[in-house]
Amino acid sequence: MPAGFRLLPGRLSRQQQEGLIDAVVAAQATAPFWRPSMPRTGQPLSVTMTNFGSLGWVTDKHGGYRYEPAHPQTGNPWPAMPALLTDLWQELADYPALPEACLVNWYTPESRMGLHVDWDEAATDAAVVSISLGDKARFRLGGPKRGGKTASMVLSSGDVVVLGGEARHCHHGIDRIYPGTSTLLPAEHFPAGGRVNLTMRRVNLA
Ligand code: MD6
Ligand code: FE
Repeated sequence: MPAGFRLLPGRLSRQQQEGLIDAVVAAQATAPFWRPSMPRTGQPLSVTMTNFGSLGWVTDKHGGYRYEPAHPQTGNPWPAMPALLTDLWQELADYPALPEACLVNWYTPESRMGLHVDWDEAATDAAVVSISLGDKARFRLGGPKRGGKTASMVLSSGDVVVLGGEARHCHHGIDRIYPGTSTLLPAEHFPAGGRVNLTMRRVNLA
Protein backbone atom coordinates (compact mmCIF):
# COMPACT_ATOMS: atom_id res chain seq x y z
CA MET A 1 0.00 0.00 0.00
CA PRO A 2 1.26 3.52 -0.75
CA ALA A 3 2.50 5.64 2.16
CA GLY A 4 -0.30 7.71 3.64
CA PHE A 5 -2.97 5.07 3.03
CA ARG A 6 -4.92 4.08 6.14
CA LEU A 7 -7.87 1.73 6.53
CA LEU A 8 -9.67 1.93 9.87
CA PRO A 9 -12.12 -1.01 9.84
CA GLY A 10 -15.25 -0.45 11.93
CA ARG A 11 -14.09 3.01 13.04
CA LEU A 12 -17.72 4.21 13.38
CA SER A 13 -20.28 2.57 15.67
CA ARG A 14 -23.69 1.58 14.34
CA GLN A 15 -25.16 4.55 16.21
CA GLN A 16 -22.67 6.95 14.57
CA GLN A 17 -23.42 5.44 11.15
CA GLU A 18 -27.16 5.90 11.74
CA GLY A 19 -26.57 9.52 12.77
CA LEU A 20 -24.73 10.21 9.51
CA ILE A 21 -27.49 8.59 7.43
CA ASP A 22 -30.05 10.71 9.33
CA ALA A 23 -28.02 13.80 8.34
CA VAL A 24 -27.96 12.71 4.67
CA VAL A 25 -31.75 12.19 4.79
CA ALA A 26 -32.29 15.59 6.45
CA ALA A 27 -30.10 17.22 3.79
CA GLN A 28 -32.52 16.05 1.08
CA ALA A 29 -34.89 18.91 1.96
CA THR A 30 -32.47 21.52 0.60
CA ALA A 31 -29.82 19.46 -1.21
CA PRO A 32 -31.45 16.43 -2.87
CA PHE A 33 -29.35 13.74 -4.55
CA TRP A 34 -28.87 14.60 -8.22
CA ARG A 35 -27.16 12.75 -11.07
CA PRO A 36 -24.12 14.66 -12.35
CA SER A 37 -22.68 14.39 -15.86
CA MET A 38 -19.14 13.96 -17.12
CA PRO A 39 -17.32 16.93 -18.66
CA ARG A 40 -17.50 17.22 -22.48
CA THR A 41 -19.44 13.98 -23.15
CA GLY A 42 -22.30 14.80 -20.80
CA GLN A 43 -22.43 11.08 -19.95
CA PRO A 44 -24.28 10.69 -16.63
CA LEU A 45 -22.40 9.19 -13.69
CA SER A 46 -23.77 5.94 -12.25
CA VAL A 47 -23.83 7.40 -8.74
CA THR A 48 -26.04 10.23 -7.52
CA MET A 49 -24.52 12.94 -5.33
CA THR A 50 -25.02 15.70 -2.85
CA ASN A 51 -22.65 17.59 -0.51
CA PHE A 52 -22.24 19.03 2.96
CA GLY A 53 -20.09 22.07 3.69
CA SER A 54 -19.32 25.55 2.40
CA LEU A 55 -18.28 24.04 -0.95
CA GLY A 56 -19.54 21.01 -2.85
CA TRP A 57 -18.00 19.01 -5.68
CA VAL A 58 -20.06 19.12 -8.88
CA THR A 59 -19.62 18.19 -12.54
CA ASP A 60 -21.59 18.79 -15.71
CA LYS A 61 -21.06 18.74 -19.46
CA HIS A 62 -20.07 22.39 -19.90
CA GLY A 63 -18.53 23.41 -16.57
CA GLY A 64 -16.47 20.28 -15.84
CA TYR A 65 -15.27 19.15 -12.42
CA ARG A 66 -15.28 21.94 -9.83
CA TYR A 67 -16.38 23.11 -6.40
CA GLU A 68 -19.47 25.29 -5.99
CA PRO A 69 -21.09 26.93 -2.94
CA ALA A 70 -24.64 25.95 -3.98
CA HIS A 71 -26.62 22.93 -5.22
CA PRO A 72 -26.74 22.95 -9.05
CA GLN A 73 -30.49 22.31 -9.20
CA THR A 74 -32.00 24.04 -6.16
CA GLY A 75 -29.44 26.87 -5.86
CA ASN A 76 -29.46 26.37 -2.09
CA PRO A 77 -26.23 26.51 -0.10
CA TRP A 78 -25.06 23.03 0.91
CA PRO A 79 -26.13 21.96 4.41
CA ALA A 80 -23.56 22.24 7.20
CA MET A 81 -21.21 19.36 7.83
CA PRO A 82 -22.28 17.23 10.81
CA ALA A 83 -19.97 17.68 13.83
CA LEU A 84 -19.05 13.99 13.78
CA LEU A 85 -17.40 14.57 10.39
CA THR A 86 -15.35 17.58 11.40
CA ASP A 87 -14.33 15.76 14.62
CA LEU A 88 -13.16 12.77 12.58
CA TRP A 89 -11.26 15.09 10.23
CA GLN A 90 -9.45 16.71 13.14
CA GLU A 91 -8.49 13.29 14.44
CA LEU A 92 -7.28 11.83 11.14
CA ALA A 93 -6.40 14.43 8.52
CA ASP A 94 -3.35 15.99 10.22
CA TYR A 95 -4.14 19.34 8.62
CA PRO A 96 -4.32 22.81 10.23
CA ALA A 97 -7.74 23.75 8.80
CA LEU A 98 -11.19 22.20 8.56
CA PRO A 99 -12.51 20.63 5.34
CA GLU A 100 -14.79 22.84 3.21
CA ALA A 101 -16.44 19.96 1.39
CA CYS A 102 -17.96 16.59 2.10
CA LEU A 103 -19.08 14.83 -1.08
CA VAL A 104 -21.89 12.32 -0.58
CA ASN A 105 -22.07 9.53 -3.21
CA TRP A 106 -25.01 7.13 -3.31
CA TYR A 107 -24.30 3.84 -5.08
CA THR A 108 -27.24 1.66 -6.12
CA PRO A 109 -26.56 -1.98 -7.13
CA GLU A 110 -25.41 -1.04 -10.68
CA SER A 111 -23.20 1.89 -9.65
CA ARG A 112 -19.43 1.95 -10.12
CA MET A 113 -16.71 4.56 -9.73
CA GLY A 114 -13.96 4.36 -12.33
CA LEU A 115 -10.31 4.70 -11.34
CA HIS A 116 -9.54 8.37 -10.72
CA VAL A 117 -7.31 10.72 -8.78
CA ASP A 118 -8.93 13.46 -6.70
CA TRP A 119 -7.14 16.54 -8.06
CA ASP A 120 -9.75 19.31 -8.16
CA GLU A 121 -8.49 20.69 -4.83
CA ALA A 122 -5.69 23.26 -4.41
CA ALA A 123 -4.92 21.74 -1.01
CA THR A 124 -3.48 18.42 -2.22
CA ASP A 125 -1.30 18.55 0.90
CA ALA A 126 -4.43 17.65 2.90
CA ALA A 127 -5.60 14.05 3.10
CA VAL A 128 -9.02 12.96 1.88
CA VAL A 129 -10.97 11.16 4.61
CA SER A 130 -13.61 8.73 3.39
CA ILE A 131 -16.44 6.92 5.22
CA SER A 132 -18.34 3.87 3.96
CA LEU A 133 -22.01 3.42 4.93
CA GLY A 134 -24.40 0.65 3.91
CA ASP A 135 -23.58 -2.20 1.55
CA LYS A 136 -20.05 -3.54 1.21
CA ALA A 137 -18.01 -2.43 -1.80
CA ARG A 138 -14.83 -3.47 -3.57
CA PHE A 139 -12.37 -0.54 -3.39
CA ARG A 140 -9.41 -0.56 -5.79
CA LEU A 141 -6.20 1.35 -5.20
CA GLY A 142 -3.41 1.81 -7.74
CA GLY A 143 -0.44 4.09 -8.09
CA PRO A 144 0.06 7.65 -9.27
CA LYS A 145 0.14 6.59 -12.94
CA ARG A 146 -2.81 5.22 -14.86
CA GLY A 147 -2.36 1.59 -15.90
CA GLY A 148 -0.07 0.51 -13.04
CA LYS A 149 -0.56 -2.31 -10.56
CA THR A 150 -3.64 -2.17 -8.39
CA ALA A 151 -4.85 -3.93 -5.26
CA SER A 152 -8.40 -4.24 -4.03
CA MET A 153 -10.14 -4.65 -0.71
CA VAL A 154 -13.69 -4.86 0.55
CA LEU A 155 -14.96 -1.85 2.51
CA SER A 156 -17.78 -2.35 5.00
CA SER A 157 -20.19 0.03 6.69
CA GLY A 158 -18.41 2.08 9.33
CA ASP A 159 -14.96 1.68 7.77
CA VAL A 160 -12.88 4.83 7.30
CA VAL A 161 -10.18 5.24 4.62
CA VAL A 162 -7.58 8.01 4.68
CA LEU A 163 -5.68 8.91 1.51
CA GLY A 164 -2.83 11.19 2.57
CA GLY A 165 0.78 11.63 1.53
CA GLU A 166 1.64 9.58 -1.58
CA ALA A 167 -1.73 7.86 -1.50
CA ARG A 168 -3.40 11.26 -2.02
CA HIS A 169 -2.08 11.16 -5.61
CA CYS A 170 -2.98 7.52 -6.31
CA HIS A 171 -5.72 6.19 -8.57
CA HIS A 172 -8.66 4.59 -6.79
CA GLY A 173 -12.22 3.57 -7.54
CA ILE A 174 -15.11 1.27 -6.70
CA ASP A 175 -15.42 -1.90 -8.82
CA ARG A 176 -18.83 -2.85 -7.50
CA ILE A 177 -21.00 -2.92 -4.45
CA TYR A 178 -22.43 -6.06 -2.85
CA PRO A 179 -26.21 -5.48 -2.68
CA GLY A 180 -28.07 -6.54 0.42
CA THR A 181 -25.01 -6.83 2.68
CA SER A 182 -26.08 -4.11 5.14
CA THR A 183 -29.26 -3.09 6.96
CA LEU A 184 -28.14 0.51 7.52
CA LEU A 185 -29.94 2.40 4.74
CA PRO A 186 -33.69 2.79 5.45
CA ALA A 187 -35.76 1.61 2.46
CA GLU A 188 -38.17 4.57 2.69
CA HIS A 189 -35.33 6.95 1.82
CA PHE A 190 -33.08 4.60 -0.17
CA PRO A 191 -35.56 2.47 -2.15
CA ALA A 192 -32.78 0.89 -4.23
CA GLY A 193 -30.65 0.19 -1.12
CA GLY A 194 -26.95 0.39 -1.77
CA ARG A 195 -24.04 2.28 -0.32
CA VAL A 196 -23.36 5.86 0.72
CA ASN A 197 -19.78 7.14 0.71
CA LEU A 198 -18.79 10.42 2.37
CA THR A 199 -15.46 12.02 1.40
CA MET A 200 -14.20 15.07 3.25
CA ARG A 201 -11.86 17.38 1.40
CA ARG A 202 -9.90 20.53 2.10
CA VAL A 203 -10.28 22.52 -1.13
CA ASN A 204 -8.41 25.82 -0.64
CA LEU A 205 -4.94 26.13 0.83
CA ALA A 206 -5.08 26.83 4.56
C1 MD6 B 1 -15.87 5.48 -2.65
N1 MD6 B 1 -13.98 6.89 -2.82
O1 MD6 B 1 -15.38 4.93 -1.67
C2 MD6 B 1 -15.04 6.32 -3.55
N2 MD6 B 1 -11.53 9.46 -2.89
O2 MD6 B 1 -17.04 5.34 -2.95
C3 MD6 B 1 -13.18 7.84 -3.31
O3 MD6 B 1 -13.28 8.24 -4.45
C4 MD6 B 1 -12.14 8.38 -2.45
O4 MD6 B 1 -12.39 6.70 -0.77
C5 MD6 B 1 -10.56 10.01 -2.17
C6 MD6 B 1 -10.19 9.49 -0.95
C7 MD6 B 1 -10.81 8.39 -0.46
C8 MD6 B 1 -11.80 7.80 -1.21
FE1 FE C 1 -11.82 9.73 -4.98
